[in-house]
Amino acid sequence: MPKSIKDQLLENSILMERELSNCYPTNSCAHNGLLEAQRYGLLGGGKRIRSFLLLHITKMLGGNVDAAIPYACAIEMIHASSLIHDDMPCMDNDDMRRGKASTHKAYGETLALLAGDAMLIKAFEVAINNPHCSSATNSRAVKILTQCAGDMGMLAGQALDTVPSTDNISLEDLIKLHQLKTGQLISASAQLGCLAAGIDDQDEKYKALIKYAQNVGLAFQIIDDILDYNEGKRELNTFTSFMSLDEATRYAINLTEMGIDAISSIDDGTLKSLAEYLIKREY
Ligand code: GRG
Repeated sequence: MPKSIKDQLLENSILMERELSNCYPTNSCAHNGLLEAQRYGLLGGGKRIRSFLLLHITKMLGGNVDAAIPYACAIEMIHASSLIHDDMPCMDNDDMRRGKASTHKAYGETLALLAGDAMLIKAFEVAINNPHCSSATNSRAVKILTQCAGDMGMLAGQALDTVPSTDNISLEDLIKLHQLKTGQLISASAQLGCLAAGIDDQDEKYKALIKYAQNVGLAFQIIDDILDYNEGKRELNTFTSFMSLDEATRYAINLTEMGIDAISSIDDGTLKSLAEYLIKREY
């Protein structure tokens, strides 16, 4: 019987926990507190869906998973560094993350800020030093990461998200914001999965996988807003402030279907199950 998507995600979490921990051996940092704060923010939690998507795509396209692992580590490190910063008092001011105290609550604001910075830099170091790919491929990987995470991608989305919560933005702007803030890193995961398998950006499969990642990424954010709403959060500039819960759910389902459609000729069923699992998730 094929493994359920839940079991596959669990297996990926175990693999990634080991690989990410190996990026931070003892004595790998000239400051013990900075090492501890980075390990705290990175390890022991998270669904690891970005790395799962990346590694699965490499395997699905016939590539060697070892070549994709450093890129998967880089993506999870960029994601975790953004969560550390996002939880800080100057941004969302969240005390809890992944079921435990957020990094700034556990280590203080200064170390949390530095831990996020250090982890972001280490992510690029891990990608550029991928021993299984050529230096040309590694530079291409870094270019994808800079475009998707930097001021043309996730960081621009986060900057758009700092509009005062009293200002209403249009639905169109909200979609743009989330395509940048959440969608771009998910798209980078798909692109790096292709790259590790030797598939270039002119290939139809590459284009289809980006389309899948963009649609599923936006659906993922809509569900995030619905989950927050159900926890009692009532914020402006969320999908639930623009539409009813039913409408938002239907919108997420439509996007998911479009994403699944885009990759139907190359999918072995896993990407479909992943997209369906993500819109049904409860956390
Ligand atoms: C330091 C790179 C860097 C960035 C700073 C704060 C910031 C700029 C960007 C924040 C971007 C952000 C918080 C996007 C939210 C994305 C999102 C939906 C997060 C939740 O993702 P999950 O559910 O989390 O995959 P887990 O815990 O499962 O990994």
